[in-house]
Amino acid sequence: MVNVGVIGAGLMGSTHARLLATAIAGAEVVAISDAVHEHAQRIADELDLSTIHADGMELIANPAVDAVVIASPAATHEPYTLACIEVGKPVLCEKPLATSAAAAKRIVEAEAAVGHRSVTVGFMRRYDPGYADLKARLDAGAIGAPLLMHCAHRNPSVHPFFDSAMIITDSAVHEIDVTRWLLGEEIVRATVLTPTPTSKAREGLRDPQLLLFETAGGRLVDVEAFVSAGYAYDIRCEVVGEDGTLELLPPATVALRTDNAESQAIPPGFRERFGTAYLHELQAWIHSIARGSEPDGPSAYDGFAAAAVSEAAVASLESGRPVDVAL
Ligand code: ISE
Repeated sequence: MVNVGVIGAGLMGSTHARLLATAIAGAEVVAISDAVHEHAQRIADELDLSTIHADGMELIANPAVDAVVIASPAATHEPYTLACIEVGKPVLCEKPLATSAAAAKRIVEAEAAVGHRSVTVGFMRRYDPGYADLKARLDAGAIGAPLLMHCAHRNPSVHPFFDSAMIITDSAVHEIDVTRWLLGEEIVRATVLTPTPTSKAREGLRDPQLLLFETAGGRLVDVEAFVSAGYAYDIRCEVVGEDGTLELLPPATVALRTDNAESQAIPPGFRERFGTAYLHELQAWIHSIARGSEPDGPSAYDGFAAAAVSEAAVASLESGRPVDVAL
């Protein structure tokens, strides 16, 4: 049994804690922490946990904790991940790995100094059955060489604290990882343009945004990132290759036909859309720990590369010009 401590009892921390406690084989949640005690208490009550730590560092040091999930605010990811590396505990850190490329690089270096992988970054889309199928077919040559990729990342709404840069660092960072993973190439340049914002966004929020990524092999990727889309949580991805295209389909299982029309549900939020991906992500992570093997999910380097591309894209959002990625 792998005894897991979860840092952060917000939306993602509580989702991970519930899945680990109820649906993941070989895992047990033994401790939780949150800066807001009531949040930690609520999950502890729900999952019948006896240990609540006021501070994430205490949870990491707790000898009963074998492995750590970090789902606290992004600014805390670097210190908590470094602390896990220092005490030798495997860690699954939610994205972003850190709030700057320099901070993510410190994590890559600390892990390298130990000499083996212990950090996994929560880019869960790699575990989504749709994305996994798309990647397998792309790698098998189903559409020949990829040329272009079109993506859309639409959220119905976001918290009022979301700012224009977060549309890149918190939302489109998933497409940054998916691009590197699917195409197997680094992103070398980012350009971000914004139209007249939707009247439905909070005052000052530059929403939607159009991101253009150029890869090392000369492929182009466009991403519409739109976090006040209202109607649903809609994630799209189409790769255009020399012999055809591969497109992610919405994961609906039922079509409704009535009143001369057909409709299929689109998930309301990311927890519903990527519910299966979170399960597979956690199960793969727990399996690797139980086997004593190195994790093979998204690495600290993937977290660093995503942070470097995010930084270039945020600089482009400010200047309106293409910005080279500094890897
Ligand atoms: C959130 O943090 C996520 O990771 C979701 O996948 C993304 O769609 C959303 O925009 C982010 O805020």
